[in-house]
Amino acid sequence: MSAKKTSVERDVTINKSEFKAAVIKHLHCTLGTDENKANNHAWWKATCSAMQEHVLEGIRKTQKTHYLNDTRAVHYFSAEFLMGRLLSNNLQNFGLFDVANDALNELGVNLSDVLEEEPDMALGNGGLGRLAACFIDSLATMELPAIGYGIHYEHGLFRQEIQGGAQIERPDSWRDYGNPWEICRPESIQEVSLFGYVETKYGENGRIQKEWHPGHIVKGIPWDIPVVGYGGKTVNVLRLWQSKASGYFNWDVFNSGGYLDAQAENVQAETISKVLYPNDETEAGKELRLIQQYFFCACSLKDIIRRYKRAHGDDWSRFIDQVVIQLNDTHPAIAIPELMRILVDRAELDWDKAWNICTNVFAYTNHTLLPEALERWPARMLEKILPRHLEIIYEINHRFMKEVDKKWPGDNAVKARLSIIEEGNEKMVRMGHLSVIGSFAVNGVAELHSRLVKQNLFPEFDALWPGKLTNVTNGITPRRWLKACNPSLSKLIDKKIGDDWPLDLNKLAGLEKFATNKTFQKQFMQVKQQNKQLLAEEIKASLDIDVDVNAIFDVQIKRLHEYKRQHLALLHIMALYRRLLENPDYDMHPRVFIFGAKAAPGYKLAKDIILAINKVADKINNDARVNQKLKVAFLPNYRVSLAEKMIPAADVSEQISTAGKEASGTGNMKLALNGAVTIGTLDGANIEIAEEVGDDNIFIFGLTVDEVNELKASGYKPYDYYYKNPEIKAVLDWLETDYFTPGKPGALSSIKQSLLDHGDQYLVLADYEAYSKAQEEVDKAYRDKERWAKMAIINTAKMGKFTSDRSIRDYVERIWKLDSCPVRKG
Ligand code: GL2
Repeated sequence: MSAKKTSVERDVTINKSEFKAAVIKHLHCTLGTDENKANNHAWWKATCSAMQEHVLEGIRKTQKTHYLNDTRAVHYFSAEFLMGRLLSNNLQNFGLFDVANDALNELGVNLSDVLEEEPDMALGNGGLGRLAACFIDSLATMELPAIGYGIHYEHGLFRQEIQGGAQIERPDSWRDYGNPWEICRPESIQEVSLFGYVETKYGENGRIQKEWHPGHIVKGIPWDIPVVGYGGKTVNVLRLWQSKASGYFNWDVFNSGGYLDAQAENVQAETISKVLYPNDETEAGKELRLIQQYFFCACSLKDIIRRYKRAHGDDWSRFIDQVVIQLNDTHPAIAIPELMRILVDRAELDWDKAWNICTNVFAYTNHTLLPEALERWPARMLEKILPRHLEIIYEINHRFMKEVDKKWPGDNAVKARLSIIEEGNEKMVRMGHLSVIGSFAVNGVAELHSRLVKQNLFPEFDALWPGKLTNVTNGITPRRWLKACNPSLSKLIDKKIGDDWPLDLNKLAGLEKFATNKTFQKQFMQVKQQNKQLLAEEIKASLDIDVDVNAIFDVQIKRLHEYKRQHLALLHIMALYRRLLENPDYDMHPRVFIFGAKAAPGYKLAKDIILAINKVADKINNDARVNQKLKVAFLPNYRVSLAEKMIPAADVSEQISTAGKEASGTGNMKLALNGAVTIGTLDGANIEIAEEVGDDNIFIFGLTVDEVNELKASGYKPYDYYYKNPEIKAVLDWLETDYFTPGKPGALSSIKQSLLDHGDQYLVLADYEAYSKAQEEVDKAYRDKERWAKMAIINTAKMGKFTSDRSIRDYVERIWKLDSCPVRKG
């Protein structure tokens, strides 16, 4: 059936010869080389520069339009932006991908090879940072005035090498050879104060005034990364701050003695933006981390205020109409006392007025319930680094406690729970509490998560301010996560339902009626097969493992964490291995288990799990008795650009976290969008995915949140499962032998210990049997080719809800109250 064509309106029209000429011009004039000498890296840079001409023009027009319309804008504060590569994305969004492909082809250059030259911009750890990147893509696509603010880390997330099965971390150097996209803006440099002491003064009118005498001042240099919306009309920017020494050192402070901590003088300004903390979902309780957070928030607030003042002078009354700031987790929460400091100490607004501004400007997204990820800073540390901010936090808390007392008179227990300050051996400042108190809206990232935020994390806040706590389910940009990463499927979809789905993902529902159509099933599965072939080649090149594309490609890609339970998958793989050894005729469809995961460098058990996966893989892949049916591939250095190759090739998507632990997940959405069928728990956004695709098109297993709580309350005993289930016992005992680590018995025993002796916090053993059964169902379903094709198609068709455009629409309507501002030609 032919479908109607509704091509996306483009702002830039340029033909092949013009593109060719531009690339050659940049090869000559920007890079000083020529066609004969240029290697792929040079071609990549020249192609970026050719694109950058349009990008810069887009930025100029966008900023002019926003300025002339004096638009309200959202400012997305995030310590992480996991952008990945930009060239292919920018070409796609400008609608110039095919033009570039043809132009380079004529020059004898292969665009795919050129794209491979681009280092990933990995300025984030995982889901939280990638979400920020998807959101700014949607904001630009929807022509919304928005700016991302973050840190210009010199080194992003470490590069992972695997040696002898173990993870080794190597520095990431994404801009060693220059980055063609970023634009330095020296005209907007800011200065940020640190350390020092606070002087209390009495003004003429008896007003108490506070003056912060900083011990150090550092410079923040802004680098703008273009964010090209689909269609190329709006080009917003991501502004990332790099730290530099300012040369300022306050000798007065130093000489007055005692105020300046001995360490302060050693602060190397440049180290602030040197490296991204590689911890995912754990609080990095480090002084430098707090300084990083303050540094980028202070620079960004100054930048926002400078822009506001250009239009409105010293009149603060319109600030809340023009500015909304979204705090991506608590990492930027220090912006709240910083804005109070600016308003009270600098602008000399009275406290209530200033607080009214603050609490109408900030909104906060909570991304996790894991206690180890909820940031708390020692009051002592804040006092040393940001003495004035600690005073302001105390004042905020003091006033808030009065409010609490009005609601719950005399209830000290509730006060202790709600206080920003946690008393104990060491006084701690709870950044989550500060964020809730200082914001006008707080959201979780999936229905279940938001319910748990209300019920378990902040129940009294919900009672105090009904309606303030809300939900915005996460989403992903279909431009990167289908159109760009899966061109074959995109083209097939275009043919079937038209090509406007990247802007209106609900249109994919139009595929549903073809889910049982034999021809379409065949085409859909052919595309999957091609993508599997490409991934098989990647696996061969990277690991020298041959995999059969007729096998089920079973993919688990995410950070390595106990709660995500890669070790549950591992135990099951070992069990399959054992079943095959015991019974060579064991009936199963061939399967390749494919992993990608980085572990935080200091997370010992996570690293042990990586080692175990690799050791088990080694044994299985080289065991001729089983390796026709079973293979395991752990692809090193999982990152955005690798995800773009793995996701289109997946048959099965593993989303097997302990219920209640994964706030949302977004990989689950990307995989389903590309036609992978989920095996998952009722956790995070899996629940909403299940609602969309229906029970027949997903494999749900395991304990629910309530069952997890009941089991824990009744006293969970993992040993019971060990003794009850011979398979569990056998595989756990196997880990302790030297079967997988010849000559080194016990090298993998920490996993067994964690599951038995340390209580199996994440209920791996409790869910094992259900998981194993669900996997048998997967096997059965896959063998029924038609059934599987239908399931895969329905997964793609039903992902409309999970476009980040919908998330952004939710934010805009419920929280940000923004209008789009179309950027026109000229
Ligand atoms: C996370 C959650 O763990 C993850 O479930 C969620 O999808 C993302 C984005 O909301 O946020 N929280 C968090 O701290 N990290 C995440 O990935 N690092």
